[in-house]
Amino acid sequence: MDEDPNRLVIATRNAHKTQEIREMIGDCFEVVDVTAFPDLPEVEETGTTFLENATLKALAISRELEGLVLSDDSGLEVDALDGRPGVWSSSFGGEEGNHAKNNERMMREMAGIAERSARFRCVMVLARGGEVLAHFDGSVEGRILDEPSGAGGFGYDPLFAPEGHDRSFAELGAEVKNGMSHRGRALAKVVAWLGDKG
Ligand code: ITT
Repeated sequence: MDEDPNRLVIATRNAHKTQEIREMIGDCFEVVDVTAFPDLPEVEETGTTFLENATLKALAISRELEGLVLSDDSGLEVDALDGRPGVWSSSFGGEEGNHAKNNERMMREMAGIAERSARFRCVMVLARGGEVLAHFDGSVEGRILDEPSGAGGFGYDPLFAPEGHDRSFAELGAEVKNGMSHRGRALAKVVAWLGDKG
């Protein structure tokens, strides 16, 4: 496949991540994700840190496809749960990618706990041709709400109120979320790095 300099492949099967990244930088790049390439292998996330897993995803996909590949490994760290679920955020409720079950478990574990501070973290790895070019991170502090509210976003968004707000990311909407989220902050660093490289 010929390299398209305007194409950025996101090494994810999570359509919500792709959509947020597209909303944030879709005017600079044609943003596609791995679901556009059905023959690509599944990447096993065997790492124990966001950086390890983001690196695994970026390298595996950039070995298979021409051009720039960007991965995103992210999750929610809750202080009262000693940083869990962290890198295991997507399977916290027992079933990979089941956001309803993840939120149910979060509410169960946090029931009656007064200390509700938490943060979303995101690590992005940019790779090309099986080599890491650079990595970037972003985080946003906030707290876990008692009850989920709002219909926007994905994952734990209905249970997470970012600092400075009483409402959840799911209620605040895409523009507010993207402007302050872990993913938005990591992606701003990616864009600055790419800008520096011309
Ligand atoms: P890929 O590995 O294919 O990218 P994934 O969803 O499995 O997709 P991760 O392993 O990075 O990705 O897990 C991320 C999980 O962290 C995600 O499924 C949510 O549970 C949570 N999460 C990450 N960013 C989030 C956000 O912006 N809002 C809500 N939850 C988020």
